[in-house]
Amino acid sequence: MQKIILTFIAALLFLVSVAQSGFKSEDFRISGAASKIGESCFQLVPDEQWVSGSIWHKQALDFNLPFEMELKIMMGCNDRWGADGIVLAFVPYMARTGYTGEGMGFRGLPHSLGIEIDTYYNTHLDDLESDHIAIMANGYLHHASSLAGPVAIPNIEDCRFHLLKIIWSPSSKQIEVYIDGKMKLSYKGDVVKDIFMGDSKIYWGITAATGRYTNKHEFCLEKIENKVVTVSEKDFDIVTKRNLTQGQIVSLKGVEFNSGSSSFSDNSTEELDKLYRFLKDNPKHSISVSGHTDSSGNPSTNKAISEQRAKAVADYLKKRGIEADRIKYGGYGGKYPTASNQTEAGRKQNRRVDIYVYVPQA
Ligand SMILES: [Ca+2]
Ligand SMILES: [Ca+2]
Repeated sequence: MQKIILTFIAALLFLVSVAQSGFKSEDFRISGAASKIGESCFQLVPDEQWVSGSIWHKQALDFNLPFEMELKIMMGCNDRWGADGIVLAFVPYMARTGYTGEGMGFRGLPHSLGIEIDTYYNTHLDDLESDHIAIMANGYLHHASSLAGPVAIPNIEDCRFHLLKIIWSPSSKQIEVYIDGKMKLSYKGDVVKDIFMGDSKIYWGITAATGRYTNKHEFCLEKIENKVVTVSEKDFDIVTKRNLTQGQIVSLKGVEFNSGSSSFSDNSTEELDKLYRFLKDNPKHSISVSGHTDSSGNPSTNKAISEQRAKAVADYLKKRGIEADRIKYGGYGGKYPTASNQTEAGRKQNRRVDIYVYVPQA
């Protein structure tokens, strides 16, 4: 019977993730000494003294949603005298390039989160002697104010591309940094509130600079995925979680109604609170709530009761603060049972609310 409802809602588009591929150079803003070397590949700085350059992606990331990005980076061929490094920067404004030299184009960018890959040893910044990475904030480069690191990495100025991968999770508020498949650093903190001044729409770019010493720095963007579904670890069982993220109908198991009544039992609120948290964590999603009854009683009364059941759920969510325009509800009476109406257990299962989660089309 769920099949019928599935067909009914099949027209609604459900996006599990928005994956970007086939990047175009127009998607990026090139500034300073940077130049294009492919559709998603750029030289940030040439092997020259005292230059800085940056590449900014024009589409903002939403820090309220999880994301994963992968870049190939090339830090040049001069290990001994190579300088200065790059910073993958996140800022709540379309940015510019910061200062040259040890600033790596990052110094001077306020309200910023930066992942630095530093190849030059500046003693007064408490740099490590070897190539190193760190998570920095607000355009400051002294490691006394690092959010994480510095940690040493093997020489990265080896004329090769290396894979830099970043994973952000808004539910755990954790950012993880991987180089060539190994996690090197992580930082946990409310970056939206503490660094981006409450703004979750964040632009990202890569800045680089040289100083007295030089190296060419290049990168290619491989992947960005700003996922639109997030289900907290503690909320919902594994099947419900999978169904929610795959756009399937979910029967709210813990939400129970008495026969002939639209009021749910007190222990139903636990399940409804999970749904509330899901909607709060996934602000782009809307839900459709359908109410159902068992087959006992008058069909037209049942239809009214089922609609009241769906409304009771919608009202509860609205009362908790979910916007009214994100919730649709309706009732189907006993028309779509999921179990036999011959037994009390079956009838209890049929008295239910089903929810369907979707992303409204713009
Ligand atoms: Ca080196
Ligand atoms: Ca340095």
